[in-house]
Amino acid sequence: MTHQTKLKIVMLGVMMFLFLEKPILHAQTGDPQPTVPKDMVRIPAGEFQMGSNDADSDEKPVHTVYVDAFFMDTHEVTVGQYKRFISATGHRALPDWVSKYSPTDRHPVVGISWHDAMAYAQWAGKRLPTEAEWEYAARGGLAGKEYPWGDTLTHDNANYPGTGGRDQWKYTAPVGSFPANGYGLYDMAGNVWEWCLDEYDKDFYANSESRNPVAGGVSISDIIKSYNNSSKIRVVRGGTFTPCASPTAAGTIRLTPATVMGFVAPCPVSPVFEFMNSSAKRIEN
Ligand SMILES: [Ca+2]
Ligand SMILES: [Ca+2]
Repeated sequence: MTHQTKLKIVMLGVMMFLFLEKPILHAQTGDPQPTVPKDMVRIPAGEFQMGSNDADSDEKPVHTVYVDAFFMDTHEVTVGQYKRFISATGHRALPDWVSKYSPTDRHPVVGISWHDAMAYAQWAGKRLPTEAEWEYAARGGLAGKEYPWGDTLTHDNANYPGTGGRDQWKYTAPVGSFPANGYGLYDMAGNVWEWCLDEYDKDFYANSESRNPVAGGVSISDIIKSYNNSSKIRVVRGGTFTPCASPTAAGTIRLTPATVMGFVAPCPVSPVFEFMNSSAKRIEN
């Protein structure tokens, strides 16, 4: 065998090793890396500090929570997406006043109850995020920050009460009008409130499971199975454009699941209060 032939064989071996190495290592991780659905991002599994010690009593103590990887919609469900759901299923129409606050198909849908949000998510082959998943996603990989981008709230970062900078909106802004957070998610702070899957439990933060916690002592599948009959209070996250709505990463309010409009004391000035869902889909391992 000539020196040149030997060299060719060695080079072929090296190339085959490089070709094979990646799939072998990939398989060893046990992570199938499923295809990310359109308009969603993969939120990696991990641990974070949930809650805030400066917040209301039901948002503390700060505690360590681990969540599995999951997919999350990059933006709030739009009026256009929700209208497609209505025409496909015959689900009840949106209230007339929705068009005042969200005038185009690119604006986030508002005026939907938790029951509506659950029905939409099921139709879309998704589900609402748990409160823990929502907060983990909203923090965008940052630790101990007040907002998804850091500690200072400005109108260049989010649509919240008032206008200024990038925020020209008195009501809702078209989705994705502000920079995304570290996970590529838009409007996790402000624009419209977002329903979470689990029940409200005032002692949840003190007694939470450390892995994939779900408030209310029931499983995710049980909540989905019987959601139509549920009248349990639900968690709502992220703040909105109406007064008295600070869009912090840890801030929580609670509402009855049929709510589509309301007031939260001490904010009698809120003319209207809107919600929608951030639909997420857990990766099935
Ligand atoms: Ca605004
Ligand atoms: Ca939002």
